[in-house]
Amino acid sequence: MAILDTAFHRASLATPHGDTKAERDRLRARLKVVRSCATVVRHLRLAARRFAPPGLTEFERALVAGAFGDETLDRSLRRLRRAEERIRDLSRDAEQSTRRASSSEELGDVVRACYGRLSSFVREVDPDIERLRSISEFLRHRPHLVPGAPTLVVAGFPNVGKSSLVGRLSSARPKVADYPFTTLSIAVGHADLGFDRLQVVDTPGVLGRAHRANLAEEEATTAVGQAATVVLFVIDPTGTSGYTLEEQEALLARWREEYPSLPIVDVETKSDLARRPTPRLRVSASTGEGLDELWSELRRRLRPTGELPPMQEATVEEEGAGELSDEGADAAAAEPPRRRSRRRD
Ligand SMILES: Nc1nc2c(ncn2[C@@H]2O[C@H](COP(=O)(O)OP(=O)(O)OP(=O)(O)O)[C@@H](O)[C@H]2O)c(=O)[nH]1
Ligand SMILES: [Mg+2]
Repeated sequence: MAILDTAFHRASLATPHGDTKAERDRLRARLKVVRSCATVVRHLRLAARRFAPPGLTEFERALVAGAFGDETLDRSLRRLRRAEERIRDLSRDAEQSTRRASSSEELGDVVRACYGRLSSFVREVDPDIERLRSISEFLRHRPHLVPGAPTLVVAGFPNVGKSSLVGRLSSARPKVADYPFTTLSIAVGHADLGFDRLQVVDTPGVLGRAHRANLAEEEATTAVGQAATVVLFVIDPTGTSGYTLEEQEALLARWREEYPSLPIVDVETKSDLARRPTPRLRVSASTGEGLDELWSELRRRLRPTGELPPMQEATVEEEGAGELSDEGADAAAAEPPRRRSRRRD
C-alpha cells in the first residue's frame, strides 16, 4: 500500500540530534513513530476532505446513495474516523514506550510493533479509502446544483429529444445523438427567468421498468424526485425514438402518482416531423416551434409562491401590515424544493 511506503519512508528520513548515541537512538525511534502515524492520519483526512463540513448537499447525498448504496458513504467515513482515533492512541502509546525503553534493541521492538499495528489499521480501512475516492470522483463529474434555486428537470424516455430541448432552453450544450442513452449522467445549464436564474437539468432516459432501472435511469429519477421544482416531461410521439407513445404516457402517469405535489409539464416534441391532434404543448427543438408557449407555461409554474399578484401587493402595502412580512415573503420565495419521498403501494 502506497500510503504505508510513504509513511515509513518519511519516518526513516528522521535525523535526530543528541550528544550520545543512546540519546540519538531514542529520538530517532520517537520520530519514526510520530511521523509515520502523522503521515497516515494526514492521508486519511485527505481521503475524507470532499465530505468535510459543509459536506454534501441533500441532492448530492441522494445521488451517492443511488449509485453506491444508502449507507456506504457514512459507513466509510465512520470507519476512517475510528481508524484516525486508534492511530492517534497508537502514536501516543508508542511514543511513551520509546521514553521507557532501556536499550536500542527495545527501541527497535517498539518501532516494529508500532509499524505492524499501523499497517493493520491501514489494511482495514484501505477499501473505505478507495470507496471515498470513487465517490469523490463520481461527484466531480456531476454538476453542482444550488440548493433552493428554481430547478427545471428535463426528463422522459431515452432518445426522445431531451438534450436537444435542454440545448434550446439553457446555456448547456449537451451531446445529441440518434441512439438511446446518449446522456448517461445529469448535466446542468442555466436560463434567465426574468425574476430568477433557472437551473435546467438534462437527465438520462428512463425506461420506466419498475425495479429494473440501470444506474443512469436511477440518476434521472433521483433528479426528478429530489432536485426538481418543475419537471419537463418530454414525449416523442413520432416513433423515431424507438419507444411508443403508450409506454411514455405510462411513465408520465406513474410519476404523477408517485410525486403528487410535483408540477410536471408534459410536451410533445419533434413537431416538425409529425403532426397529430394533441391537447399537449407541441414543440420542436429543430425549428424552435412552440418554445415561446413552453417558456410562458414554465414561467407560470416556476414563479415563487411568495410573490403576490400586483393588486394584492398594492392592498398589502396600503394596509401597511400584511400577514406575510418582507422577511417571510423572502423566506417563502427562497424555500428549497422539498425532498419528495416516492409514494409506494
Ligand atoms: N426532427 C427532429 N429531431 C429531433 C428533435 N429533437 C431531437 N431530435 C433528434 O432526436 C435524436 C435524439 O435527440 P437527443 O436530444 O439526443 O435525445 P435524448 O432524449 O437526450 O436522448 P438520450 O440522452 O439518449 O436519452 C437526435 O437524433 C436528435 O437530432 C426535433 O425537435 N425534431
Ligand atoms: Mg440526452
